[in-house]
Amino acid sequence: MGGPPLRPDRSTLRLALVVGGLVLAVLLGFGLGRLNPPPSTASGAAPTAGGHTHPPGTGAHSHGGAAVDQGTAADAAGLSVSAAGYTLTPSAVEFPVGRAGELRFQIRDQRRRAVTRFAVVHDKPMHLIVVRRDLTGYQHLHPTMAPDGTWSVPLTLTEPGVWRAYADFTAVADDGGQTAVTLGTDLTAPGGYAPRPLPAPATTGTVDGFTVAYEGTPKAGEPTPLRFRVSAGAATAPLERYLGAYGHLVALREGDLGYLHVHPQSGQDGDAVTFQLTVPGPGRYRMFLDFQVAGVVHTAGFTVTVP
Ligand SMILES: [Cu+2]
Repeated sequence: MGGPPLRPDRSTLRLALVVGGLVLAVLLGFGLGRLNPPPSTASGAAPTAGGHTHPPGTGAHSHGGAAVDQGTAADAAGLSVSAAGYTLTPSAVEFPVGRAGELRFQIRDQRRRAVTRFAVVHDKPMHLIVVRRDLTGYQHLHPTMAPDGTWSVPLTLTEPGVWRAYADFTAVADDGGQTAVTLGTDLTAPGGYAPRPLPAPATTGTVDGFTVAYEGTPKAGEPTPLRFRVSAGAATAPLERYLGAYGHLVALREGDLGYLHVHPQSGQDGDAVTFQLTVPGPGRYRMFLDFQVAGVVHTAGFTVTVP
């Protein structure tokens, strides 16, 4: 028997090994890539621990000393149930109109675990804003958390329609890293929805017998100081500290209900309270100022048009 033994020749074997190795490398690379997504570094942006990017000059900033990863300050937030690896999961979103109910939700991380560690920002670990989609019925609530990470808060949707709920929080990861996120979800109050038009733009408003006026003209794309003053009759109303400042401002964009970044200026500014507002682009916005006088919180609303 003179024939050679039946076995692949060396070059076929080498080719098989090379192809097999390539396939393995691609599979491994794909798997690792999914576990550890490479940071995007488009347009010179600096990668951050949270896996998203900040344009130069708008990097992560701090609340109370710890580094906090935040979205670009010029972007609106609250447009998604998931962002920066966190997901808002309400247990129910339908509420009978005008009936006292309870909103319950969790914040889940990338591994679908309920988050239980939150940083206290503006005196609270969780701020919940609820407003109907026509920007009426504004509520600013502070849910409480059960040990398993389930947040709950009494909630009444006062009129029929679709409402938007924003969970504004700073999550603390296992490694101690902090991520400031605002997630949003729709809630529904079934019934006939009769949307109301936005009130006309004004820099003065009245609420509960107080007159609230502000100075400052928001411009698209740059932080603008807005200075609010509250008066009762002829006298200035003495503002009290509320949520760690002399007032709390939320601004929402008409059209998509984007939630804007607002930062209170620390300290009291005479009898006024000042915020830095960054408006992402032209449009109409509704601002809500919560302020406290004599132990009671009041909310003034303002429509502002940004050209
Ligand atoms: Cu709050």
